[in-house]
Amino acid sequence: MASHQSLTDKLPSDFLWGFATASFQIEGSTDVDGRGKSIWDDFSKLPGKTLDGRDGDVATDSYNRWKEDLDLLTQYGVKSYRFSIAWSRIIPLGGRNDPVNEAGIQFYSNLIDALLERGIVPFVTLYHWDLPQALYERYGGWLSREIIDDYVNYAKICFERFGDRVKYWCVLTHNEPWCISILGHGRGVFAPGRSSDRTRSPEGDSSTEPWIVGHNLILAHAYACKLYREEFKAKQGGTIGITLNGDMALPYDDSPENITAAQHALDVAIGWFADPIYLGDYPAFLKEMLGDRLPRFTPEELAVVTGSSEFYGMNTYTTNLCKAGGDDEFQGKVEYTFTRPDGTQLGTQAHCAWLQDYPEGFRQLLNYLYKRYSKPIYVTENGFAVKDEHNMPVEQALADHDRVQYFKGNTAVILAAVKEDGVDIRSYFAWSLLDNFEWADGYITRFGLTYVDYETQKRYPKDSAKFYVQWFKEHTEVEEAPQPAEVPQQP
Ligand code: PNW
Repeated sequence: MASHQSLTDKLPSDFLWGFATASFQIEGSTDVDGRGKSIWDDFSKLPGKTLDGRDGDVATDSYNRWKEDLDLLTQYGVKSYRFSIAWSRIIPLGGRNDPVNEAGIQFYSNLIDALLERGIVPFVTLYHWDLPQALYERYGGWLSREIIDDYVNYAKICFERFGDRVKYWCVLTHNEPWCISILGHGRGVFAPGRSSDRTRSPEGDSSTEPWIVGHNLILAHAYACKLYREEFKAKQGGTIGITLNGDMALPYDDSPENITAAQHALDVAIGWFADPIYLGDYPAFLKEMLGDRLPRFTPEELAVVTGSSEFYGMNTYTTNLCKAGGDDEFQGKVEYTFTRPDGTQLGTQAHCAWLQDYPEGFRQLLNYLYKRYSKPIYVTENGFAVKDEHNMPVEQALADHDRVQYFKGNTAVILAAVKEDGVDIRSYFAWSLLDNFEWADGYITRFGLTYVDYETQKRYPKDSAKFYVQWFKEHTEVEEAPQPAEVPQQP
């Protein structure tokens, strides 16, 4: 890795910039080539689970159009592409004694080869929420410790089958464990949709299950990393870590209780996973809030968990102002708002209620994470959904001013954080390459820098893509041509 402290106003030539996607959000073709069902297949078809009542059966049809998508990446001139592998394409039933599906392996193999041929670095996520349905039926999925061995086996197959031809790849074990635990097993809005709220779910216990799921996610991640380091890293030379979601939390005002509230929000959103993985234990506040509802690690487990991630994978979208109070444990008993004490808004409102544009918060979070966890940071997702974009004619949607502003602000932050603050940032991936299946929002909320017409599946670069690509062209060093070998002087 080149020095990140160079005095130019550019990022090093090996800075990994590009776009991110996830299998279930783009692939479609859910029942071809031996793919097994994932928990999102049926969940997205239940009445009321997605805003528009639509599912992931077609999505952006990227299982068929993947070459077209890579052409788009080539046209954009990216350095890297972050995508996820669908577990149920590799092992349709998911488990360690279940058969491997060669057709699924072939699909991702071809994708990886094609990326390398185009000079694009593959950045692979092993798990972006599409758990094989069979594992949920067998033992409750992430609720059971059984999942750890099954996940490690799945990871092993990926390392064996994809790791050899990939010189430099980053493996993210999990994408956003907070979402898996809380949204999937606490609030019940994401698959498998478990919650104590019986209007939402026939089963589930929101007071215990999210914390059990989180614990098992951490262990599965840690044992997959251990395996990679012991059996693959030396010969494959890759790097491995986890990606956490987490938005900046700032105190609503300078009262001591709101300053503490902001820290509690960070402890639950980020520290829940990052503290054990990078620092060796759950945050004190979490232990205090949950008592014996928070599972504990044995000393042997903790030895595997601590230091398991070689970098900090960062998905972040916004900043919340925090007020002490309320009883929402999933936010650390803190209330979030975007409205400042003087009544003004923090930033520009996105289509989704939870997102406003606030670049200063992004910069503060980068600094907070780097200081607290002392790891190189890979920004693995960052993005914005323009209000009412789904109702606009294409031409209007392409002029996505608010998204351009968002990326203007946040790319400037990347440069400032690297050059002025000395934060070691190695990547930046915009979410997302394409408009796609936005989980509980169906196809209503659009995060793409490329517009997708869902009738024709045609792709159209938005203004934000043009801005984004141009910005990185102007702000990354050109790769140095290899120096000619010195000819030894004749005596
Ligand atoms: C991330 N929230 O999810 C995911 O990694 C992507 O798959 C997703 O499309 C993207 O962000 C945009 O939503 C999140 O409620 C989902 O705070 C929900 C939240 C945050 C992130």
